[in-house]
Amino acid sequence: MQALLLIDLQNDFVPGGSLAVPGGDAVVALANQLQPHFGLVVATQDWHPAGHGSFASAHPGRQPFEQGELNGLPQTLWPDHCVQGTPGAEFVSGLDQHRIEAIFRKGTDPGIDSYSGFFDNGHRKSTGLADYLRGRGVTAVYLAGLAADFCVYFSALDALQQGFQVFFIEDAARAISPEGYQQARTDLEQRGAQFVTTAELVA
Ligand code: VGL
Ligand code: ZN
Repeated sequence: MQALLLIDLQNDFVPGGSLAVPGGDAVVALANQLQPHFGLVVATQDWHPAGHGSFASAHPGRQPFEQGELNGLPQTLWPDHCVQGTPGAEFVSGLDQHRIEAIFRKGTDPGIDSYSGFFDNGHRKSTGLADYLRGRGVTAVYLAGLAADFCVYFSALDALQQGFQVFFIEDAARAISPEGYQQARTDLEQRGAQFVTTAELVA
């Protein structure tokens, strides 16, 4: 069983949003094309309480994109984004949602960030995604979404560590930083992830 994991396709991560990923809106049409080719489609949603500790606004005197610390872990300080119940946290309106069987929300604990859809950044708490996938007989996961160098990357790392075969749909993910993405790509390739394109999968 092969699952498509749609990572954080939310308004705040596309142009016009508070943490816009360049070209992020272009991923939506690809995500829609891909969905019918999978036996299972699952989505993740970045879902922070107001005042979350990853927000620069929660650190007096600090600016977005500076490096800081959160409860002993290094933390990039982000603009406020994906606050629970706000329009920025909603899925992009063009995303076809009817095939999405489950949505895993993350980043809800104000004291720790959670890039991966599987675990928080300290690997302390699981979202239950790995067990859910195993329960559905999934052996391979295909990742698409935002941002390629953060939440898609860390979800791919955890998926590998959890024993899934990992396919990164390269054109269906966009990065915050090109340099960050190159590092992430090299790392994932060394760990056994495969890079594929939407065209190969829908052919
Ligand atoms: C993300 C930064 C902060 C992401 C989420 O979805 O890649 N990046 N929160
Ligand atoms: Zn976030």
